[in-house]
Amino acid sequence: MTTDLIRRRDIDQIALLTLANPPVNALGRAVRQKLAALASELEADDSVRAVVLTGEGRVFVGGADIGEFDRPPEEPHLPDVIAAIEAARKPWVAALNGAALGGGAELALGCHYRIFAKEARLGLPETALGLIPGAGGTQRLPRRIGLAPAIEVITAGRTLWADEAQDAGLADRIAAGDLIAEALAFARTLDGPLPQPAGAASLADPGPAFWEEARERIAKAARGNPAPVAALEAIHVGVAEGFAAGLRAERETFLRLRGSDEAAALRHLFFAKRAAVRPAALRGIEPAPMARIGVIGGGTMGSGIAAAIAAAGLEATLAETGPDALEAGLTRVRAIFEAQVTRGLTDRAGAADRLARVSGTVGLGALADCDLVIEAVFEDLAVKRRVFEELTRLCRPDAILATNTSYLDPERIVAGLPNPDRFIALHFFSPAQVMKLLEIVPLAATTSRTLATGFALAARLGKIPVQAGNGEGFIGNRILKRYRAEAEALLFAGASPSEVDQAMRAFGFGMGPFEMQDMAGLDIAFRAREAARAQGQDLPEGPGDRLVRAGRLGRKSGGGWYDYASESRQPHPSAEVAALIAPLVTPRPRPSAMEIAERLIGAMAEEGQRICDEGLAQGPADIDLVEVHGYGFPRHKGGPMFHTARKGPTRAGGPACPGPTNADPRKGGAAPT
Ligand code: 3H9
Repeated sequence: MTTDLIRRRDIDQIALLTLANPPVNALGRAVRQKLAALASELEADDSVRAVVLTGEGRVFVGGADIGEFDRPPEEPHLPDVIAAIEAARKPWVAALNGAALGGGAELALGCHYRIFAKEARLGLPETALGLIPGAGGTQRLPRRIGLAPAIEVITAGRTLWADEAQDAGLADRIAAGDLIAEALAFARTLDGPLPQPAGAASLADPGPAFWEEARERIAKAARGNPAPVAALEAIHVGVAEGFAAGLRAERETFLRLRGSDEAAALRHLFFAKRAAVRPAALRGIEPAPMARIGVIGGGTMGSGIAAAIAAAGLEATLAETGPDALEAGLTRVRAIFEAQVTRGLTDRAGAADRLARVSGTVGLGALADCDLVIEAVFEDLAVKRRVFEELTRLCRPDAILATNTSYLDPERIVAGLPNPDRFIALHFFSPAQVMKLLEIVPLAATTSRTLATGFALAARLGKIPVQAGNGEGFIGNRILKRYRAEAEALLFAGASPSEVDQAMRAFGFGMGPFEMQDMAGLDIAFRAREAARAQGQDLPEGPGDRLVRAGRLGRKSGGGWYDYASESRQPHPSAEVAALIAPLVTPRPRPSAMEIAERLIGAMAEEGQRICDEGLAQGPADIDLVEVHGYGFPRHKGGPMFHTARKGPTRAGGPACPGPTNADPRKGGAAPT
């Protein structure tokens, strides 16, 4: 019998079931229905001795269909389908052709045997979606691989590769060659009693101290996402009260979290990210090659970009103005790779490979045969223009030339230069080897090929690309400017810097706006404001300006919005700052922590909506991606647009943006970053 979503082929009394629900064989309702029907059909079919279950394509099963989670659960429920398979009298062999994730992993765990292809893996990433495994994963995995390893896999969303799964006792074998042929051959050998189901095993309770320590550690790492601790609790119930009670607790928690704000936020980001990576407008457009990439400027940004390129397996040539500056840049690159070894992100050999892919050069001559050059020099229009003038003379006319400017107008950097179709702004975030966001800004003459190259680079580097129109501060820095202005306005309403910072930490940010400015230094934004004033912009003198004029540049000068004891990062409220703000305060009821957070997030969302209305972003979801991946907005809150739309009627949840445009070039001049 053949079905649309699951194909059945009988070979020598073995039924081979192939899940065929592209793109990832997700277990949507129709698939569950077919699987449930097949399970009972096969059980009754005397011509079948065993079942092999596999997936079509590169993925075994990517999990439950996440798109269904905005609707009430529909029968047949996955736990019941899996229970029917586990209870079958005939052996079911899961042949994992690729990733078995979430419900896919739970389905494999419900089968009596598992054979992994070499490249297959198994994981329970539900907590990253604000959920816990909802089809037995919290109960079957600990009984198969042990309590402590299962807690790690489930709460940290770690996947087990085929060899790890075998070591852990989860893979009955790893296919040496043809997975299906080997799975069928294995199934043919099965004629003894079936292995005990996972539920037959009980787990020893390691005691209260174990659970307490685990809860504390997991809550800390979860940074406000309630799912990992909830998963631990479901595991705990299963250990303390048995398999059936554990399954009930798991299901109840799964259903509760499925409807939570956090899960909705994380789902929103899941789909937003996937939409951003593959813009419909670029479908079918071939990007330029990027075998050789030049990076100009070996400062923090340039060295970080070169390191990101090399870590992705591409060649980077780092160009500086002189031997000393070049050596300093390469030293920064080396330090980045060393830090990656220390943090376990690569090993010594991997770091050496990465380093070997970064070469250095003095001057721009060696960049002549690059396919793509990214300029990351000092944020000065004249300096950047000189670089681009030289690049256009040196490089092939089809080489892509990108500026990493944060706040200069890229059109002014390249104005009048030949072959303008290949210019683009690629705005990395610091540290570029870590930060996931890449703002991609096409200019008026940028072609689709050049734009597609920006997206292809992002994909290669594992970055999240967001297309922005060419407006002041692009998306992120424009919202940051508004956020900071609103934070200062809260001071005038009587809140102290530490009250504002604490409110934002409580909301989920790693740092509040004033601590963040102290860390980054107040002088950069100050200089940008001064430059804007010099060009005639009417920017009133704010408390931030006064602090800089008083020599308070942030942590590096021993004081900014806070005081710092020498060598210490610990901020202390500053009497000097309080005195400076006091005359500016208009007496009114002081805002509560909740009001502070809602006002700041509301300001971000309002600015985001304006950016959308001006056609400078693809849509609200892209604003959210920028804030989450570039500015530390808590993931489980979904971004300012999502959060504000979910909290109540607002324009932020209103109509989608018309899409980016280049028709609104800035008037010129600099803005604070
Ligand atoms: C769960 O299972 C709950 C259970 O415990 C309990 C149930 C009771 N659903 O990532 P890609 C789409 S929760 C719906 O670019 P790749 C994705 O949106 C789930 N759609 O491919 C994209 O669509 P489009 C736990 C899904 O090859 C397309 O597939 N599972 C799902 O780079 C391609 O995606 C997870 O969290 C889904 N589950 O990577 C795993 N997954 O083309 C989530 C993907 O329209 N998925 N899509 O933009 C992944 O990690 C990756 O997609 C995967 C493939 C590794 C599978």
